[in-house]
Amino acid sequence: MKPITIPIFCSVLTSIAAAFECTSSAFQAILPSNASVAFAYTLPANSTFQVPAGDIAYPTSPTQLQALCVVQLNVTSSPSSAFSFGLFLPVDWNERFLAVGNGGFAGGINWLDMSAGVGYGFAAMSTDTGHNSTSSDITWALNEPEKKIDFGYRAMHGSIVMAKQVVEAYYGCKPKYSYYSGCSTGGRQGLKNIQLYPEDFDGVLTGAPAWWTSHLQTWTVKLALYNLPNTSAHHIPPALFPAIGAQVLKQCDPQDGLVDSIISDPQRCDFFPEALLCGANVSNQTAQGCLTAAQIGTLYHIYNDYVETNQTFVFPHLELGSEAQWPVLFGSYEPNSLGFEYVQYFLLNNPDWNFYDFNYSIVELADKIQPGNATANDFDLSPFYQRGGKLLQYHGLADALIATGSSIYFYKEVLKTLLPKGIELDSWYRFFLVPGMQHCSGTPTDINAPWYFAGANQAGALNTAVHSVPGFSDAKHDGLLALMAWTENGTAPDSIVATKWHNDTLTDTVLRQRPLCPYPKQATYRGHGSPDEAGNWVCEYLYNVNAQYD
Ligand SMILES: *[C@@H]1O[C@H](CO)[C@@H](O)[C@H](O)[C@H]1NC(C)=O
Ligand SMILES: *[C@@H]1O[C@H](CO)[C@@H](O)[C@H](O)[C@H]1NC(C)=O
Ligand SMILES: *[C@@H]1O[C@H](CO)[C@@H](O)[C@H](O)[C@H]1NC(C)=O
Ligand SMILES: *[C@@H]1O[C@H](CO)[C@@H](O)[C@H](O)[C@H]1NC(C)=O
Ligand SMILES: *[C@@H]1O[C@H](CO)[C@@H](O)[C@H](O)[C@H]1NC(C)=O
Ligand SMILES: *[C@@H]1O[C@H](CO)[C@@H](O)[C@H](O)[C@H]1NC(C)=O
Ligand SMILES: *[C@@H]1O[C@H](CO)[C@@H](O)[C@H](O)[C@H]1NC(C)=O
Ligand SMILES: *[C@@H]1O[C@H](CO)[C@@H](O)[C@H](O)[C@H]1NC(C)=O
Ligand SMILES: *[C@@H]1O[C@H](CO)[C@@H](O)[C@H](O)[C@H]1NC(C)=O
Ligand SMILES: *[C@@H]1O[C@H](CO)[C@@H](O)[C@H](O)[C@H]1NC(C)=O
Ligand SMILES: *[C@@H]1O[C@H](CO)[C@@H](O)[C@H](O)[C@H]1NC(C)=O
Ligand SMILES: *[C@@H]1O[C@H](CO)[C@@H](O)[C@H](O)[C@H]1NC(C)=O
Ligand SMILES: [Ca+2]
Repeated sequence: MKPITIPIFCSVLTSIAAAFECTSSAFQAILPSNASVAFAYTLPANSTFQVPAGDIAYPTSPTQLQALCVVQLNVTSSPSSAFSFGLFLPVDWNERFLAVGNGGFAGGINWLDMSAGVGYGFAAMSTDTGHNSTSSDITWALNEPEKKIDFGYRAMHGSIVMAKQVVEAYYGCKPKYSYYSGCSTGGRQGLKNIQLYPEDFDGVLTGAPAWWTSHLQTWTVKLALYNLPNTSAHHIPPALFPAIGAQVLKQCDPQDGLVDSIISDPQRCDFFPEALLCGANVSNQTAQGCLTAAQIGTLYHIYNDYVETNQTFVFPHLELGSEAQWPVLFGSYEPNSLGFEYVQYFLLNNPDWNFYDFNYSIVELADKIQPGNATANDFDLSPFYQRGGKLLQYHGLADALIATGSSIYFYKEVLKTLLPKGIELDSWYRFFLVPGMQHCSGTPTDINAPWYFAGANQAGALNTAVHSVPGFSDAKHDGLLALMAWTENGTAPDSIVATKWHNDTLTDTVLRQRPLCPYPKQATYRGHGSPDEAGNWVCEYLYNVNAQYD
């Protein structure tokens, strides 16, 4: 039996607000014994929040903040672990709570994403997930099972629960709505939280979720091994990646129906990699931008799903069009540390493990142990649906850090789990693919795809002062505002218009805008008018989708 609670909203209790002082002692007085105040102070309007020197994961200081109270709390989570979280409590509060996520295996408070949230007026929270490291460093996890659990889910949920209590004490009333926005690991954190604690949020915005920890991290090793060792005939030096990307663009850009430098439908592109084959007279392969037959074989591995014996599906392939970001994931020496350090420090607790010893048994072991219970693979999201939650997911089609197909797979698994139970997804869970967008933000300069819609990490990718979509701060262009309109007013997002500025840093003049569509619909050019204007596109089903789904 759940206790019956009657929430007290600010609208009936405004006089109590502002009674709470933004000081360490005031916060300390309301905290349980497992929490302590690291610091608390006010910042006047238009200030810079100076990120503490020790915060190596998120060192960038947000600027031009609205007037607010900033507080950092430390919380004990077990006899051998603790986490911290930061809160921005704006004077001009929108009566809502927002939690933001992390990236990679970062241990640090994401002050920059908090600042994008506080720009709307949210009381904004981020947790350090219980350790201190940059996003690519997993050495902290060695023989630290409690820290792994904090990273997996405990620090996020513990921070949400305590932050909401602090918000209520500070303003004198509960937040009317609670939201979440995170990308990559932040996407995983959002999904994991929905799965374990469906009551925490009314609406969740989840980007490029790193949800399948046990397979994603191990695939990161597998993928790099396709291209190693660098002395082998099948090795493709990264200097040749641009030539591959150019050939993919040449073939796949027109196949979506419009030559616009954007590959809108890589999954339907019939790519012919042999077009890259070198002829007999190779004087300088890099300059000629061609591949040997053995190297073409490596391309087949990269562009095909990781499948084990008996067609066991392990992880989806990288998309055609993701080549510009390949060097972040693999290259000429070793896998990305997010792969091999996961095996060394998170899974095996053995720093001496050699990534050349990788085989499928590592994936099976990861599935069995699930260190930290980080993997967010409970596809039965019905408790979140039943409490009235809204879930908005997106993934860039040019993402080479987390294969786009893992989001498609997740969506389909949820569909397969819930439709047979009589729960359709369209009324509460929508998923948007973002043509030309790389991991969470950005687009290659020769692609210039519209990628900005105020998703997690995106504001910080422009500059340190921005929030929402400059010039287009509405639910049609801003993913978080779209989620709010859906959650609070029932206005479902039939599309989200993404923006590309001439100069993203300045957000001055728009180069292109184009709608993103709820999967499996796709944006289709109407055939007249500028393709750079969103109004000349419609969201349509291009596949045969059965009537029930439609
Ligand atoms: C809070 O945690 C941070 C990060 O671990 C640490 O630097 C700081 O000393 C702690 N402060 C208190 C008051 O415990
Ligand atoms: C806010 O600060 C910036 C510099 O950080 C300054 O350019 C701007 O004029 C200030 N705005 C207001 C309203 O004071
Ligand atoms: C995090 O670790 C770095 C060393 O890697 C250290 O310089 C920094 O002070 C630490 N930060 C905190 C908050 O403990
Ligand atoms: C901290 O203590 C409170 C009160 O005893 C408890 O409800 C909460 O679960 C604890 N938080 C953590 C992260 O252990
Ligand atoms: C091979 O290519 C080089 C430079 O591209 C050229 O100078 C040479 O004549 C070519 N040889 C043959 C046999 O085609
Ligand atoms: C091959 O071509 C690349 C790219 O044009 C150039 O950087 C490199 O110096 C060339 N190598 C040789 C051996 O000519
Ligand atoms: C593959 O499938 C066959 C037939 O079902 C089964 O006998 C065999 O054990 C399977 N192999 C693996 C590695 O799962
Ligand atoms: C090739 O790999 C070896 C290690 O196997 C490394 O020492 C070397 O730097 C690599 N070469 C390049 C060009 O990355
Ligand atoms: C996988 O690697 C482990 C450890 O190196 C080894 O013991 C095992 O035999 C390998 N399994 C296969 C199927 O190659
Ligand atoms: C991890 O998840 C499993 C399965 O849901 C559960 O049995 C186990 O208690 C969890 N472990 C932790 C540390 O939360
Ligand atoms: C809900 O609709 C009202 C009336 O149109 C509007 O004022 C409000 O901003 C909307 N709320 C959200 C979160 O979109
Ligand atoms: C965008 O504008 C900034 C500030 O003027 C400048 O530093 C940067 O080089 C510009 N970027 C591009 C791609 O033009
Ligand atoms: Ca195209």
